[in-house]
Amino acid sequence: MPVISSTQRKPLLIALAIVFLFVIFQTVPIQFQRTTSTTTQSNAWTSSSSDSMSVGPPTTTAPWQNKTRANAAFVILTRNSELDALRKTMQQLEARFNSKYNYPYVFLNDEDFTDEFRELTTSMTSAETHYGIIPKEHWSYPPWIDVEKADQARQRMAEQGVLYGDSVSYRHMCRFESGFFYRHPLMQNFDYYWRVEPSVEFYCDLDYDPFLFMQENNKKYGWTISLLEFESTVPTLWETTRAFMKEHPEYIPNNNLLNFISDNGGESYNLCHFWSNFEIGDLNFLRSPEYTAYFEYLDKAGGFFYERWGDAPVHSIAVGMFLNKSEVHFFDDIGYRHDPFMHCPTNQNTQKKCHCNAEDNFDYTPFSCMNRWQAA
Ligand SMILES: Nc1nc2c(ncn2[C@@H]2O[C@H](COP(=O)(O)OP(=O)(O)OP(=O)(O)O)[C@@H](O)[C@H]2O)c(=O)[nH]1
Ligand SMILES: *[C@@H]1O[C@H](CO)[C@@H](O)[C@H](O)[C@H]1NC(C)=O
Ligand SMILES: *[C@@H]1O[C@H](CO)[C@@H](O)[C@H](O)[C@H]1NC(C)=O
Ligand SMILES: [Mg+2]
Repeated sequence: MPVISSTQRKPLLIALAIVFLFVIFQTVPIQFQRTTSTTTQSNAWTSSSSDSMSVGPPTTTAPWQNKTRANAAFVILTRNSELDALRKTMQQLEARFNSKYNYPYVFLNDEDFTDEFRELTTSMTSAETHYGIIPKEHWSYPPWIDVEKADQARQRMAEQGVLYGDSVSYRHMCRFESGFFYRHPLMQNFDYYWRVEPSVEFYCDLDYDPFLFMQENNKKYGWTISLLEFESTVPTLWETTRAFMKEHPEYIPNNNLLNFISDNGGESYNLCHFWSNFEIGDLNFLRSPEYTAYFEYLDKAGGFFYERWGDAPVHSIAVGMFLNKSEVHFFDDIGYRHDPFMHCPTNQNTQKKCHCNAEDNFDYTPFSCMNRWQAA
């Protein structure tokens, strides 16, 4: 019997370990590949066989393979300088949803889009892309605005340190998003929109069509994040809204959502709003007589320029006045970030399709209006 000395044992053990590792590396990836491919196949089988009892090869029936689409588009107001941030956003939106559904994009700008912008956004998608310029009247002072008074108001707000308090372009942007984007010629033929901004992120696979969901369930407005507005930007928005409601009781249904935006039966505004950098909505709601009347009333009052009324509180108050809760949808399954806040689904099953950390979900933090929504 050969004797193995202790100095000989070490190399032998190392050799054995190498052989063992080699065997593991050879088999594990193969096993892994096998499991994944069988899973995909069995999914295809089960989903098709549950639909029909037909014999023959299985046909895959992923939801997006149904070619029915809503009459809808993404709408992106942006500047040429935001190209890189936007491309990053489009990459996620395409990967998570639109490479399967192929909804068109409408890009809008107060200036002409550059050739570079057009080429490098078109190249991000196989869907149609449309580029529009905003008519001057939709991005300038209307004739009834006292420009000097607006200048003074901005200066005052800048001194008070109000976010974007000194910015004219920000005010044009808010007014445009409040009252004009849905009237742009490139939007005329669509019924639903999904608003997107440069730099926002999409964290979850969306394996169904949210536009068709809206259409089939009679939803007019969809959102993912709701929060409190800075009061200094909207000091007279609520009294203006109350005056509007008094003049137009015919537009205000009984079972509306005013409880989401007021804690005292409409006496005052609680500053809650849906964060409008993300919206999936019904364009015909925004084109309705009641929304049109409301926007024109606000526009005449001048608060887009004398204060800094945001399109988010304007849209949200309109939703609160004109719609009931069943016409508004919280898209819990759309993981979404616009700095500094994120909505991340906390349901473990939904999480499997996402890449966000549910511990950083905004919904139940003090600045959020989720509790108000659930109670409304
Ligand atoms: N073409 C154009 N787009 C603008 C202008 N100002 C803002 N936007 C767009 O309008 C949207 C909202 O503007 P943001 O600057 O993101 O405003 P915000 O989301 O309130 O603030 P941030 O925290 O800075 O994102 C974005 O899609 C911008 O690209 C502008 O002067 N011209
Ligand atoms: C495709 O989707 C539409 C809209 O949801 C539905 O009405 C239709 O029945 C679907 N078609 C098939 C073949 O499933
Ligand atoms: C909400 O409004 C819609 C449209 O007016 C109506 O069909 C629906 O019945 C209303 N739902 C509730 C719960 O009031
Ligand atoms: Mg933004």
